[in-house]
Amino acid sequence: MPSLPLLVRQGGRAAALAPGRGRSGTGARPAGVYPTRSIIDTSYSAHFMDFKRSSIPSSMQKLVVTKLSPSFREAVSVRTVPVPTPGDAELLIRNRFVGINASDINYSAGRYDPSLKPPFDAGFEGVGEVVGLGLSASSRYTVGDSVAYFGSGAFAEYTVVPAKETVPVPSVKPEFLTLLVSGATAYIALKRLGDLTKGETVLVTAAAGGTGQFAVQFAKRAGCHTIGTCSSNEKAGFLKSIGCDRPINHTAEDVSKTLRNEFPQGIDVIYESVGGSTLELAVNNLANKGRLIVIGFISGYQSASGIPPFRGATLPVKLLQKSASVRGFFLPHFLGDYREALSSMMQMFAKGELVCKVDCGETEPEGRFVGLESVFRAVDYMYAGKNVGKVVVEVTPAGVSNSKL
Ligand code: X1H
Repeated sequence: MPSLPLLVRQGGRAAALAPGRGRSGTGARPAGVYPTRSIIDTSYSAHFMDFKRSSIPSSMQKLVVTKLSPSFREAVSVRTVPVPTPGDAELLIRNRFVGINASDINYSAGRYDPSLKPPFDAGFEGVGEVVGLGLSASSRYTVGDSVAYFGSGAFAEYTVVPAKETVPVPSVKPEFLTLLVSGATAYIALKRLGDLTKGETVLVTAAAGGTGQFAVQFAKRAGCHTIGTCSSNEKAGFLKSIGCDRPINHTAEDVSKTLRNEFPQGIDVIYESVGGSTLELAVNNLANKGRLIVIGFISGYQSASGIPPFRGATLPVKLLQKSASVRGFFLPHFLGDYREALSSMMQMFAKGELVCKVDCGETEPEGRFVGLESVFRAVDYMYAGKNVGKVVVEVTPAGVSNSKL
């Protein structure tokens, strides 16, 4: 790929910024036929200086939803497009790591926003380096900064993101990426909807997954007795290592029986992301005044409706009998809690008090998830229930554009 210096100072004179292409521009052109372009400094500010000699290519790859389908491979194509230009309040981020979420296929199926018509960009979260930025964004950032973000269009080599939707991070580590959606979901959902009291019991389903691992740790920190379901002994071992008091491998143990035997009073708080029969089991094992938090229902996402079968006719009776409640949690509705959640989790991580387990598919026969194309494999891997921790794809290797010369 041809590359060019990020910044071209035009004789030290201020020049107009090239018009922002934003995050659209999905029209494909064959690779290698782009005119070389420069991001032009609009000010005399050093913020635009490419002091680390970083360079960006003129074209890049990204994943685009071209057809609505819950099958990620059917819905999504790889496109070669020009690297977008950041607008005034935006950053151009070179994505180093991107996170896989169960809802990537809800998004590709058009469930998030039914008015959104393909083509549109895929991917919810990334961490990388600032390689370009607009003038007002330069009050907070400069080229070379490490940054994480939660927003659309992350499955790309470069993404333009409004600076206000980003979080500065101390370095480009995949661990920071685990906090953006998965960690924040567990933190905010348990804080706002869990109403946890010391000594209560908390059940986390899919506990060794991307968000489950955090729910276990935050419930433990709140002084609760933690129970986690998972699908292998390896995952049960991981759960033990992060403080889960009672891991249950559901492939080896009957979860309902274990809960009834060991927790006859029922469970106070359930963090539930599987849906279907797992949700039924959860409802049936709630304690009096129990709170069940619906984080998602992954067991249904691959189907046409996206909703797993659920025998719900008796739900009102069961809730009434136990004065129990079921509450849904959707992260974008809780953005007022987001910054505090992130800074608190980052402090815990820095102090070594929070395990952020990352799974890049190291044990896969085809190898680690490296390069944008491996997003497809990574989605399949998660839906096969193979991951321990957060599934992360390394989009670009370290130090290509920001080599410390
Ligand atoms: C505006 O509120 C929403 C909420 C959820 C808009 C879209 C959704 C959505 O697509 C999701 C979703 C999002 C996040 C998450 O962690 C889980 C889920 S499940 C889901 C969905 C699945 C199938 C449907 O038929 C509809 C929504």
